[in-house]
Amino acid sequence: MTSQPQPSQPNGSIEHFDVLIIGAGVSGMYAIHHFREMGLSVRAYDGASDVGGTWWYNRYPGARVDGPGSPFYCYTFSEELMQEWDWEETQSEWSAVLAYIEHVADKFDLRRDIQFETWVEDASYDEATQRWILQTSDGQRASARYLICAVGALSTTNKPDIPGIDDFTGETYHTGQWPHEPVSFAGKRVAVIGTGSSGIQAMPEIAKEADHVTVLQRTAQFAFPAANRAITKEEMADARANWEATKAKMLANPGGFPFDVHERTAADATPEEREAFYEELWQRGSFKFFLDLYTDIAMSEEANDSLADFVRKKIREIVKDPETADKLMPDHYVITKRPILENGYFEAYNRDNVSLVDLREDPIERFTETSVITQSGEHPIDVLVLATGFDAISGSMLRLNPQGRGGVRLKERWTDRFHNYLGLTIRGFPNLFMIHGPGSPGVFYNMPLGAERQMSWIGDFVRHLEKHGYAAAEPTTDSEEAWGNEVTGMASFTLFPKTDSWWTGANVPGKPRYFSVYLGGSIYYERLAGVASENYPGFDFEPDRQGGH
Ligand code: NA7
Repeated sequence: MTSQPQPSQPNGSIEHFDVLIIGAGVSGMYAIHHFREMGLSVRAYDGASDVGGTWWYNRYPGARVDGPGSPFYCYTFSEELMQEWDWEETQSEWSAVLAYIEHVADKFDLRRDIQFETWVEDASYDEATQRWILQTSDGQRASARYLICAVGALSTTNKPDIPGIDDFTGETYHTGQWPHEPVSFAGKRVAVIGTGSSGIQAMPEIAKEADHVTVLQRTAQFAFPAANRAITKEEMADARANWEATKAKMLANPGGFPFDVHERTAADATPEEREAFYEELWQRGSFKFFLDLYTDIAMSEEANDSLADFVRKKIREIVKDPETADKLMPDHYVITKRPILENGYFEAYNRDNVSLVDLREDPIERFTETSVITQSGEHPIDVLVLATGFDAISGSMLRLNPQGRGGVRLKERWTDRFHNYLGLTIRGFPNLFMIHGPGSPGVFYNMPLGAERQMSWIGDFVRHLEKHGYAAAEPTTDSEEAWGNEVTGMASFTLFPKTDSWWTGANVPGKPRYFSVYLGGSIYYERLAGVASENYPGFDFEPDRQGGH
């Protein structure tokens, strides 16, 4: 490594670093650690007042890890960390995840290189010095050769543009920007817009306290039993004792979790066998439902229908009022929107204080100061909960809107597609790296592990540049195009692109509509390793014109 650590050195009004990192969530935190270990100087910025990113913001009632969960939704880089941290539940509540993240920040002394409550207002590439220059909300500037955008795949909230919504004078909360002060729903009439994972987690909790909850549903959803439970001492001990083997399994698994992969298909099963199998999975619940499912569910319409019918039948069994159950019947391909785990969501409709409005037949006309008016009439409310999700995957990069070569902004490049190579780099934006961006497995993979693996590749790439005296690298147009085709090509074998979802950008008006996630996580990491072992084909390299950093 030619570069030496440079403590932050004020030089006029600009500080110089080797690496600037935007975001101090799970990915940005690991980026700090990884680059420090490489001997590089780093500075990270985050608009929040502490670490955690998405977990810092999403503290709404009922917010939990709903992936395969604890103890494997965690960093893997430190065995000591694994050995010392106790997880209590399989689907940890947001506060437990945040406690872990804070522990990591303490243990590795990460906060000393993070400037909190600071927004990066501009990120521009300076071609003359071959460096990135950031301008921050506190009026400071910083420069670095490398820029890591750990801006989050689920962090730019999506607020619906409904007439009069800003006139509403009651309390309004977005699940993705939940206040840090306790919110009381006692004695209040609450409207919840949104029935994705957040709305489905939050509604039953709110209903326990509120006077009345009106759910305003645009799309009925398939949701599956969360089956959250305590992790036993034996399970924790087992995970620790077999950590190396467990980690190897995580690396090999397509989703980054330590489970065996199987090859069973619905096509090979009789209707009776399918029914019995779905029932078994339903009774067991948890994200394992999807991991153990038939492998053709997301590929074959017939296989998909068999599961969809099963779940619709379950919803009808749980929800007592047939009219409400009718409104709750999803009509898209099951699991082609992000699978949802529920803790009493469907049961909550059996409560007297919960009602459902199907916005497809009874759309919202407008808000007033005190109510929401749908076609069928007025619903007076005290609190509005927006569980309306995110401008996901690409939204936070576009919000940052960095300026690359020739003064070109990302918004100018990403008009029709989110052009990138390897889900990490963008032509015209040298030495800028995205974590969990479009073109990567991101939200289809164990996200802490994915961040570690992407960072590991970036670290090796940086070593390659330094070793060869290159100051900058960016992908070629051809490699971006080929990568885009690879991403959409993989998705085209599935039913995912056929459904409106945040995976396809359909939830945000005007967004390019295509499936931008790289399916098959472990194949992605094999692809990255292949590019590294071939000395990074697909990039243009630029020599160092400055003679060092
Ligand atoms: P999601 O999954 O994007 O859900 C947002 C919900 O809000 C969904 O039901 C949307 O309906 C609904 N929505 C969005 N805009 C509107 C408007 N304008 N009117 C009515 N309803 C609307 O976000 P979540 O926060 O629940 O979950 C995000 C991810 O976080 C989750 O998948 C996990 O990975 C963790 P739609 O289905 O678009 O018709």
